[in-house]
Amino acid sequence: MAPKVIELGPSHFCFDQTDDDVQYVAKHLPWYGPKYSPHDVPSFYDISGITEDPKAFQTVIDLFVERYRAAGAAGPTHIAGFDARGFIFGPPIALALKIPFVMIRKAGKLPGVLISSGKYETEYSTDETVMRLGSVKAGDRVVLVDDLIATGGTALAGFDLVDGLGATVYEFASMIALPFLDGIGKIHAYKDGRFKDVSCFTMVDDTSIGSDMGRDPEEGTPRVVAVGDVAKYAA
Ligand code: HSX
Repeated sequence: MAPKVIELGPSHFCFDQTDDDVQYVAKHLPWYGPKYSPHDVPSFYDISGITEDPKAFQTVIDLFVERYRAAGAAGPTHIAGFDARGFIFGPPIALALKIPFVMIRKAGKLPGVLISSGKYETEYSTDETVMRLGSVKAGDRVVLVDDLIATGGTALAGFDLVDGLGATVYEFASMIALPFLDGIGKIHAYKDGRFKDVSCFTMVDDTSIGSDMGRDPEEGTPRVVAVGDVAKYAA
């Protein structure tokens, strides 16, 4: 049975964090501190904890799929994933639901005629994303999928693109949110509340992930180990 859905805030939902499946997923979302992360952020969640554990990965996909399948004929018509980590979770969800997967790609990579989000700020970079003209259209109901929402900059680019193509965002969905950056609040406040009623679903509440999930190695371990030195540092 699907876990109960909890409301974390206005139009912001997650699963009941006491559910066994949800706890299993939460216990496969480790994080690293700034020294062992590609960016200077307090905790960088590492979804390889999920992708490298087939049970956790399958559970995540099944939970998302059940959620959208339960909506029946009124459910989503498309899954759109953000470059790059939305490309990991989006396709298996779309395949299970037998609906198209659409790429929201970083600029400079896609062929064809494109629409652009324009430049936007994220937690640690300035980006620009594009979608192919015609990849979604009026009447389509699109789930935007990413691994994580921080400032909401990336998500909002997706909202703008889908909206600009005439389709409707059915829901924004990610594994986790960084609540102190209030990305969800920003989505709901954007453009005088144009998307204020759009559901945002973040499967795991970050309060479910404690300091025990920190994975920084012993002091003195280099960030990058030379190929020839692997034996010295391998666990
Ligand atoms: C990370 O930044 C994630 O994979 C998301 O795509 C993005 C979230 O940051 P933000 O745009 O919400 O600040 O690379």
